[in-house]
Amino acid sequence: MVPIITVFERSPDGGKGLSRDMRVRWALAEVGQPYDVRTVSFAAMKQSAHLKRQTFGQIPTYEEGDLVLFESGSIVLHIAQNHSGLLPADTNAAARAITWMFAALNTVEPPILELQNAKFAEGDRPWAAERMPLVRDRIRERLAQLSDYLGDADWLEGGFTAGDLMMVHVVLRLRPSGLLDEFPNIASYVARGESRPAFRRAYEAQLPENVSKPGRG
Ligand code: GTB
Repeated sequence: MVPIITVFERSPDGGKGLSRDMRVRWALAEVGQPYDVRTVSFAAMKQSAHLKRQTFGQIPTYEEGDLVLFESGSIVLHIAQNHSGLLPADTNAAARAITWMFAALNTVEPPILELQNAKFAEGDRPWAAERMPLVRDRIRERLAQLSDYLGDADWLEGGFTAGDLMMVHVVLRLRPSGLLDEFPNIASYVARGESRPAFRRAYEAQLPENVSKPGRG
C-alpha cells in the first residue's frame, strides 16, 4: 500500500525543502518507500476534510490504509519503526536514536522557531530589534551544546539514524541566519545530510511543486 502525505500546494519557502513534509519525504526515500502526495492550499488546511486528518490544520499528514498520522516526528518514527534503515537493530541504540529525534523537535527546534517568529511575525514591532540578539543567543547555546557532543563524528550515534535525519532537517533552517557558519562541525554535519542520495531524491521531489512560487526564508 502506497502511503499518501499532505504537503503545501505552494510552500512558503519556494522549494528550499524547509517545510516539514521534507523530513517525511526524506525518511520515505531513505527506506525506499514510494508515496503519493496530496497538495493542500492554506484555505483547505483549515477545512473539515483536512482537520479530520490534522487537528491543528497543518501539514504534513500521513495516510496508510486506515491509519492517519500527523506530527512530522510521529510520522518519521512510524516509518523508521516499520522499515529497516533508520533505526539500529539493537534496542538501546534505537532508543538513543529516538532520543535524538525528540531532542531535535523538543530542544533544538523551539528556539529556531522563535527566530522565524521574530523575523516574520514580529519583525515590525518596536521591540523587535532589541529582542533579536536574545533569540539568536538562545539558538547559539543549543548549537554549541550540539557541536560539543558531535565533535568530529559524522553522525550523532555511530551510523546515520532517524535522529540525524530529524536533527539535520531542523538545523538546516538556520542556514540563511548565518548561525551555522559559527559552528563548522554542524555546518559539515548538515552538508553531509544534504548530500545523502535519499535527501537529494526527496528534495528533487518537492522542488517542481514549489519552485517559482512566492516564498520567503
Ligand atoms: N509540529 C508539527 C509537525 O512537526 O508536523 C508542525 C507542523 C507545521 O508547523 N506545519 C506547517 C504548517 O502547516 C508547515 S511546516 N503551517 C500552516 C499553518 O500552521 O497554518 C512549517 C514551515 C513553514 C514555512 C517554512 N518556510 O517558509 O521556510 C518552513 C517551515
